[in-house]
Amino acid sequence: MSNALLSTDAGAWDPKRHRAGIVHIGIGAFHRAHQAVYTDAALAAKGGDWRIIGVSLRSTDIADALNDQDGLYHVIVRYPDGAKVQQIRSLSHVLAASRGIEPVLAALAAPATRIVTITVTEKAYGIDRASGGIVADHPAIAHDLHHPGEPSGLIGILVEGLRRRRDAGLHPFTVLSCDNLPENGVLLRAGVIDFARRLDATLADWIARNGAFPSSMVDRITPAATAKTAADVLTLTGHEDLAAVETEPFSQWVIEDHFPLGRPAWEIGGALLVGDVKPYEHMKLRMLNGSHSLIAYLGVLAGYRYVRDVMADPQFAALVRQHLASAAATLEPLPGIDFAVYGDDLVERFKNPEIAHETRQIAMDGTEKLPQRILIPVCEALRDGKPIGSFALAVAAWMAAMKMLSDQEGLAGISDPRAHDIFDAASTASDAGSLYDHLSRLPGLFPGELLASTIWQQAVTRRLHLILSSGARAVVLAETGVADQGIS
Ligand code: CS2
Repeated sequence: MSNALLSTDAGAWDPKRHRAGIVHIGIGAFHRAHQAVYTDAALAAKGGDWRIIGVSLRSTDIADALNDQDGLYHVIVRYPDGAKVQQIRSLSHVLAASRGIEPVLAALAAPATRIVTITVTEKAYGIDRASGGIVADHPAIAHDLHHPGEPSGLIGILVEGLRRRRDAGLHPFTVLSCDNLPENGVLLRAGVIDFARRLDATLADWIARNGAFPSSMVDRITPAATAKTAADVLTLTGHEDLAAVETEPFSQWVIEDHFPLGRPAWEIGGALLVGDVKPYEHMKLRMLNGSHSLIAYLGVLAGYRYVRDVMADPQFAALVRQHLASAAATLEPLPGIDFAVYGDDLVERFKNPEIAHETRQIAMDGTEKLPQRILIPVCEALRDGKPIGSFALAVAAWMAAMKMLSDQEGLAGISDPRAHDIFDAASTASDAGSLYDHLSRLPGLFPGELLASTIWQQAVTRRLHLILSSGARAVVLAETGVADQGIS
């Protein structure tokens, strides 16, 4: 692979000649390796005032690093046999919300802002998945309902930005969620309108009538950047870059094409603009993210630090293939896509030896991730008489990992918005049966249909028992039929 700096052709576009048209909330590694790259390609090819103003909700470091570099940074693309570097110039500057929310609200209310994109991770939404209503005791929601003019969380910030636009006689910006949530646009719309209604019914009606909240499916495996990321950029380009990110070659973005105020030509960078994102989103959440969670919990239990380590173990890799097939079996056909080929490609992506993706990173926030990745698809599989074994194993592995981390590291070892509940449940459970009971009864987490199913309960507890008594490898061997007896 070439190690040359792949700067977007410097002659083709001058970033300074393009104004910002997008505000992006959540300027983490994923945004910098994904949407900002598509926007860069669109700007380079088609121009337009579509540069991005980033908003960092908590950290100030990344805002400082990017602002010191005039918004420029590098993306290292790690191929199995080497790396390429790309310089990204679509980012204008970054606002650190923790230093003051006013500049953020002013950017949202600016007439030039036509799109607000979002990557804040699942737990920052504070929206109840089933009802679409806001979760009133979510910390940011609770704060923002009391201080709507000085919001601190995603929904409060969006609603205050929209209120200012309504009062100024502007159109609402289009809100584009890029988080791994099912029907993310539909969910966000419902949450924003519910929040607004609690403050001002006419505002809620105005948003309901005029607002646009397209859904999108995003995909690019992007491990957290480390000191090695910056060191490699320095070696490869000669540039010091404290905001560099590293990612895999694969990238996908499927977007519902509903942008009343226009959008960048994201298709130039390979985005797929469609009428209905849902089938793509199901495929990705269930096959990629579901397998990721399975890999993460088994990896944590087996002492494998990275996804690639789990995949280098043939039995674990066989199990992942088994889960990919079971997850694919829950999907509606998607014209033009062969799920078996998609699954084969996923296995290769997970195996990429150059991607150091920590199982502990993916294992975070299980209560936010398991529903769409595992629990809802397995309800469908149960109903249709399809295989449920690997889904049950994913849940057993989550439960066992929560127990192991509680016992070994205490509350601090559980990284989840419901860490207290998980820790209480896991640390007081003494065997597979009680661990299953305690964790599956966390309010609102498991669908009633699963709680009522003895088939499901037995499928999980049998696997959980085997993990607790004989370890993760034993359950993997049993599952893949390598041990004397498979698990049914
Ligand atoms: C991962 C995702 O951390 C996780 O939960 O499953 O971040 C995954 O890497 C991305 O969705 C890939 O597009």
